[in-house]
Amino acid sequence: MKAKLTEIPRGMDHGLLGFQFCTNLDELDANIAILGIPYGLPYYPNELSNDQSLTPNLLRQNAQDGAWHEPRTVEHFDWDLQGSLLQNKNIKVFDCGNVTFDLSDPRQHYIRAEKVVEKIFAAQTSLISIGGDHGIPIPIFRGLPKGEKITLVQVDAHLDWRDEINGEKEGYSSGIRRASEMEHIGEIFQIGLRGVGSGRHEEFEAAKRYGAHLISAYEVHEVGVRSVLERIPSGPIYLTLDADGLDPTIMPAVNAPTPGGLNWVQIRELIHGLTKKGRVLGMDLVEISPSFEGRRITFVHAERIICNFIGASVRAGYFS
Ligand SMILES: [Mn+2]
Repeated sequence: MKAKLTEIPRGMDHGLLGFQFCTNLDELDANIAILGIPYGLPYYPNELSNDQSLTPNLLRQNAQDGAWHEPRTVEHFDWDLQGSLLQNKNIKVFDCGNVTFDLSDPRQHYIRAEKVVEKIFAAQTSLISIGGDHGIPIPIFRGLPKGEKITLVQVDAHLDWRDEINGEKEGYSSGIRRASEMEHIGEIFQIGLRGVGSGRHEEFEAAKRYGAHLISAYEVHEVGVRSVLERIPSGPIYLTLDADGLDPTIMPAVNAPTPGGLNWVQIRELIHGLTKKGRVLGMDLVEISPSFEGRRITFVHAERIICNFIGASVRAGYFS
């Protein structure tokens, strides 16, 4: 029997923002697909299911205006977008549920995620993935279309260029290193870097050797997002967003809160600017650790990020 690739979270009857679930991926007819990928590959046994693994379901339940009965987020006038989320167009958005897990083989989670993502991109559907830690974009990177080179834009406090930790090469500190080895990945922009963490000198040198554009948070504050956007080539783009790239005052629920991150106005401008630059094939939002959440501040910003990505994609004419 073929294992099911995704499943609807137990007890939920609507997906993120009230959109319908669809786990029949071969019949998925969507402009935008939402996907939960809860499990990274751990560095220690107790990390197999971590705090971040809880986020796909908790975000569905706690996004601003969880909107199970009155979908205001979708239907009301949205000031971030100057209109309604989907501009009253016939844009099909589905929540594909969460990628399934196989306890006898934890790597199956990535393998299944890659299969799901391939199906979604093959249908020209935009993908919004919710992690999970920063390992989960690795199967997404693998599943990206293999045509024109894709510009990778990462927002993160950390480099994520570790080759391996405890023998694991696909964990949360290695995502950008793994991407750099993929034929279909072109230029890499790393935005919001600051503090310490996954980057030792070795990783910094490896990133420089590749030619990655390393843009610290302080540079963003100094020159502005517009000037950063000017450096990014047009063409296909993929956006990976680590919650700790943003300032901990707006996304406090992260394992490594680091002062000086991107603020709300900057991330909004970046998302809208990228969608105008080229086709942003998809985005992921990772590393939200709900146990550090208070008053839903992180979830509210997460929802706004996703809505701005959806609204900006619609307004960039991706689906018309
Ligand atoms: Mn990261």
